[in-house]
Amino acid sequence: MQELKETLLDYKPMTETNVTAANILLIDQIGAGKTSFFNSVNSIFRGKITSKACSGSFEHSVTTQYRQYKVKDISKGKFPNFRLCDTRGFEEKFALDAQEISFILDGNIPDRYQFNPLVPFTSDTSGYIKDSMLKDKIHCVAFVIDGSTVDVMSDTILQRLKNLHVKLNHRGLPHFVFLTKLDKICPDVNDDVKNTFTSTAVCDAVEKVADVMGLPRAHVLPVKNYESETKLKPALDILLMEALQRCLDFADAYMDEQLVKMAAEGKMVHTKDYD
Ligand SMILES: Nc1nc2c(ncn2[C@@H]2O[C@H](COP(=O)(O)OP(=O)(O)OP(=O)(O)O)[C@@H](O)[C@H]2O)c(=O)[nH]1
Ligand SMILES: [Mg+2]
Repeated sequence: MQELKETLLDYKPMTETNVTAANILLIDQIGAGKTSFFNSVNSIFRGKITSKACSGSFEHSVTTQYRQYKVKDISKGKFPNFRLCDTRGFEEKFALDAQEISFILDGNIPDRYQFNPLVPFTSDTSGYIKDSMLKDKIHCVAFVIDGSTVDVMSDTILQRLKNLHVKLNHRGLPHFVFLTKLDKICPDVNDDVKNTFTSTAVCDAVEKVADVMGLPRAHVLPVKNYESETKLKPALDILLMEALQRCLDFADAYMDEQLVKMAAEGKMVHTKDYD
């Protein structure tokens, strides 16, 4: 656990990219645990359970703003070089529209933008970031999926997930699934998170999601967010940090690829051009 924490604390995107922090987008179903994931990671680095951002259950998304969160490590007083970007959850009748998601991926939407289900974000919306750079863009996407709903996902949600998957593939943008609430589908995991990798129920859920999303199983990462716990638990921290580390590894590869692409397009005359 300590090793993982140190690795995350030492993480730094390659200097040539001029990106100071990797941006990981948390997206997907309402109530799946996107905000809780941020709160959980923040708790690990704070050294105690905290819930800086509002999470909970409600008929509509609890999160209504786009937030780019940094976490603060209390022991060293520094901010690790990644940002967790939290979004409004998809609902049956309302989801961020395709254009809005593209704007997020391209870094055009500002931190704290208030989503409005009736009026989607456009390039005319106040705060629109016009000349976004690599540092503003999303470098890895995590679909946060509630493991206890895998068997009952509606066709609308499934179709939305598939469309998004295709969109991200087109962009060459790495994406993972964070499978949450596994404590709800397996009593052994509920007793002890260490049982995650020996649980048949978890294995089945991972396979189902991988199949539905058309992702390799290694891209479906089981996590357990802090929700009922009052103290930090190493086994839980490990799952959360492993998931984060995987995203950062792939974010690095994506940034590297973008550099090659920009060089090929002749956009790298001065490095400042893309900062
Ligand atoms: N049992 C269990 N509950 C969880 C887990 N992760 C989140 N929760 C609970 O699920 C509820 C929703 O969590 P949020 O983090 O608010 O979910 P969200 O995806 O941000 O939801 P919206 O912002 O509404 O889209 C909260 O009551 C959490 O405590 C988990 O791993 N296990
Ligand atoms: Mg939320």
